Amino acid sequence: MNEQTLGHWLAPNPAVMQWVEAQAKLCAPDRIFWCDGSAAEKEYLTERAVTEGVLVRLDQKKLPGCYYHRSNANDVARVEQCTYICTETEEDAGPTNNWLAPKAMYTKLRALCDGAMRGRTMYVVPYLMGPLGSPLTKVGIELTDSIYVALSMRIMTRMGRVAYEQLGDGAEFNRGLHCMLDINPERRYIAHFPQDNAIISVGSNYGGNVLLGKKCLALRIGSYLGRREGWLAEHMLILGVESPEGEKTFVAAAFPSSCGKTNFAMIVPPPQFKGWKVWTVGDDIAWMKPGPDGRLWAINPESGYFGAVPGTNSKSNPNAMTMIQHDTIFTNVALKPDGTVWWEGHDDPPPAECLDWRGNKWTPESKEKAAHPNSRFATPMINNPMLAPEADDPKGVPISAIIFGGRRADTLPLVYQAFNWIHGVYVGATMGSETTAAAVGGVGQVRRDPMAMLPFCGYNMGDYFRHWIGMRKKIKFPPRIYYVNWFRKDAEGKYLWPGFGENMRVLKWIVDRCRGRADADEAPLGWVPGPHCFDINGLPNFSRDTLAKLQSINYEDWRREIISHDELFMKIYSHLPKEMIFQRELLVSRL
Ligand code: OXD
Ligand code: MN
Repeated sequence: MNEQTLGHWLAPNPAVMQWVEAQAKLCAPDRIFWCDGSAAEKEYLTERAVTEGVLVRLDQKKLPGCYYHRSNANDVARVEQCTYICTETEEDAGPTNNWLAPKAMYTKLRALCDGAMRGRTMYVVPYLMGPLGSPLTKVGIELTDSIYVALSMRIMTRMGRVAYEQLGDGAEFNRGLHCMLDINPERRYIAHFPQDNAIISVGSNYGGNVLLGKKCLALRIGSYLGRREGWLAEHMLILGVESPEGEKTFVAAAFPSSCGKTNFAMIVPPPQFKGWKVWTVGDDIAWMKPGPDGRLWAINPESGYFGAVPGTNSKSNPNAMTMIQHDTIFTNVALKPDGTVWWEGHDDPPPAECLDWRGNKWTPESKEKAAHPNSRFATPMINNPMLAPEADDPKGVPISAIIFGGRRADTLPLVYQAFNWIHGVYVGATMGSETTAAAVGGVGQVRRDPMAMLPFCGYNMGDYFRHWIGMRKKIKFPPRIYYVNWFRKDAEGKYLWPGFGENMRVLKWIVDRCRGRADADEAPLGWVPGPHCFDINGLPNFSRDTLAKLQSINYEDWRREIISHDELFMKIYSHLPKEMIFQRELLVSRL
């Protein structure tokens, strides 16, 4: 196979042709490569990426189909300061987003893209977000001058001819343009034009900024379209819990970036949960729409996992460890001399010597980390041994519970259930979490991150809350809403809850509540597990006292917490639904 036979496949759709031609005229690439998603194309592009030095082939006996990529050191995470929502008015984008008028942003970015692909190849990457034939599925086309992006999009989306199949003669597809430029943070923009269903991303090659189907289309543009069309685009994993009797309950959960969504989506129940299984539908994004049966149905629009690597091991995520043994692209982990990879928190001890994520020699004595804290794997979902058979079902799965959760060392208990939908919206809206390495900036500071969507909501956050409240009328059998916090610490700074597989105990209580077979007590924050409904048997060094500490409410902490909620509410006050203010009053009076 060579480029002659591969690069000649043309998309027949006139709207596609016209748009690609216009962008090619602007960016002036030397070549246009029309991706078709075939296996031969993957082989060809991979070979080419290796020749160009973009990918390093890992040991193909130990890690078949695995490759290694090192990013520019200034380009390792999402950059929220460079991310814009270019709605017609600033108010439509709201005070939690950066905004520039569409015309001004188009002018600025077209100037940057002018001739930007000279001497380079433009890859035309057609893709689907969602299974073929689902009413929720959206078509996107990304034009990129990054071969790494073309290969990663093939993992993360249903990429290739299948997208043209869904599109047919239509002109409704997301128009995404990505130019790496010189990977300069000064000229880095991730700009969304929701009214035009368009995205332009320049100056970066980091997944979250440039795999345009993911955060840009599936969340920012998706949330905007969801409000217009009556559905929800959320930063949520989706999993299915199967009981020993074969009853399946599907749950969606929103945690901020790098707070354990991938681990929770792939949780392996501990031995005492004999016969219980957990299936993964998705680990990052859920699109949810009311179905004709009155339930809320969800799909995972992605077809792969772009997970944070550090801390992944056979205790935290055994399924992930299995799935990344083949056909995976690793970015910014450490490269061992034997052609395998390592990271902090790996099962294996640190290698005596390796190359760190910057390509420098690293030994256990080195002060720097070997893998970047936001190093990533990109793996197709079919690699996951516990992939739910429903993950490819165009209907999606019916959601019985929605869980919100953050990384909080104090204040927030292990688990509680909201009293009803509107209270649940308030619980999600007031969520806070410590910042992580997934975005550039300080790590470990608590910030409000409503529904884990602060960096991903494509319109005014107050209107987003209103949309959530309004959805209640469209869902006859709404999911129950819960809050969890795996990260509470004691006075010595030690985690009170063992986490990982043991989170199954919390999940089981949640499922049992949805199925009407677990007791709960009424508490100021919501319903909490009744004394005999939460199984702690077999947990080492864990007593009912520890559980009481995990569930305790400190009134001084909650006074501060509510003041911090108020700061967000004041910021978006002009669009804040009054229900949020009523819920605040109710909470204060219960406390
Ligand atoms: C992600 C993120 O990569 O949330 O999923 O940053
Ligand atoms: Mn995410």
